[in-house]
Amino acid sequence: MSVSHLRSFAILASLLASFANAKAEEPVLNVYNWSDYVAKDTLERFTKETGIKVKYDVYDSNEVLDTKLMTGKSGYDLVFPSATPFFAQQVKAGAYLKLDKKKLPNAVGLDKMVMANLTRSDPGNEYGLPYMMAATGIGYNVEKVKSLLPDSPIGSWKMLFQPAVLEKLKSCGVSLLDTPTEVIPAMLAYQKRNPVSENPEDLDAAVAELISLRKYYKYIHSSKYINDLANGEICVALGYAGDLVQARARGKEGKKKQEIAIFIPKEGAEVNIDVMAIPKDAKHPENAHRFIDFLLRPDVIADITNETGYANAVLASSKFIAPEIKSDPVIYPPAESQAKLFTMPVASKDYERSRARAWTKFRTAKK
Ligand code: SPD
Repeated sequence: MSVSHLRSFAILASLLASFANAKAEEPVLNVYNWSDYVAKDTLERFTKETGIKVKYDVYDSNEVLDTKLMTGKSGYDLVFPSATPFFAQQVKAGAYLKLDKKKLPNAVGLDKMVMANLTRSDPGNEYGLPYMMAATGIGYNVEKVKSLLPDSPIGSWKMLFQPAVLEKLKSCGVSLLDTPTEVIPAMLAYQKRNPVSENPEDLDAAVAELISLRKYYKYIHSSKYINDLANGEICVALGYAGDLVQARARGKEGKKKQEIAIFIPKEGAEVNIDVMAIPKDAKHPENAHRFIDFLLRPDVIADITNETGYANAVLASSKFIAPEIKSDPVIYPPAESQAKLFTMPVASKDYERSRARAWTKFRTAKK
């Protein structure tokens, strides 16, 4: 074979290889995200721009996502775990593919402080980029609470945990999130203990008090409260700030017109960053990179913030965010409330096991 033949052969081989690569990924993307976490037209816009069809499933708890990921065969190309403790543990367990930053040009616009914060879960920011951020707070029905308990302790965890308050509000419905990583720290903050304590005594005290209050909670669920608050089915809920903002908006728009107010408890509350990450077994990592980069576009992410009530970390999105969203202290807490927010550290395996057992005891306690 002559040199020129060899050269043509090499060119043909490389053309075929790149064609095979381009063909390797079918135009499909399997996304697993929290419910109520994109704007109405986000997926449609992406498909229109790229031709990639999005199969979109939702969950409402980190625990559910974690169980799927840990089987090693989630079937998803992109997921949105919370930075701590879940994403941090999953990174350690090798659950994700390294991101290819060359394919993510919009990542340069991310807030450096948020990126620095994420290095606690993902040293070097190799496996995940920030999607949305929020504190955990309390939403309540202004009229119903006022009529049952005019001097209710608005602004405090007492609204959810003080027996005298619950005694009054039980009849209009009180709900909790279905996760120990939110409820136990909230109870510890109410008890004036360290909310991120790993001390078994603190855990016992928190769970004993929760069990004694079990009869007051209408249900424990992590997404049902949005519509139920909006419809007047419940009157107080522990929820993620953005979800509570959505409940407030739906309450205004709904036929029954419920006025919902929200606060982040003054004793301190949990805050978290949800992250975009590609599971190791993803079949469409190229498409996942394209979707992440699309979500990091200032106009795209601003629409999501405007519709969902969650803050994002793309600095240039600010000019597209509605003024009433930007100035909402529940979505963008002012410095003095920010100082009281805390994030959950990665706990020891022993503590996690005890917390999981304690949670089951509470969930199944007699009402
Ligand atoms: N509907 C979107 C819910 C997002 C919840 N993020 C979880 C934060 C955990 N602290």
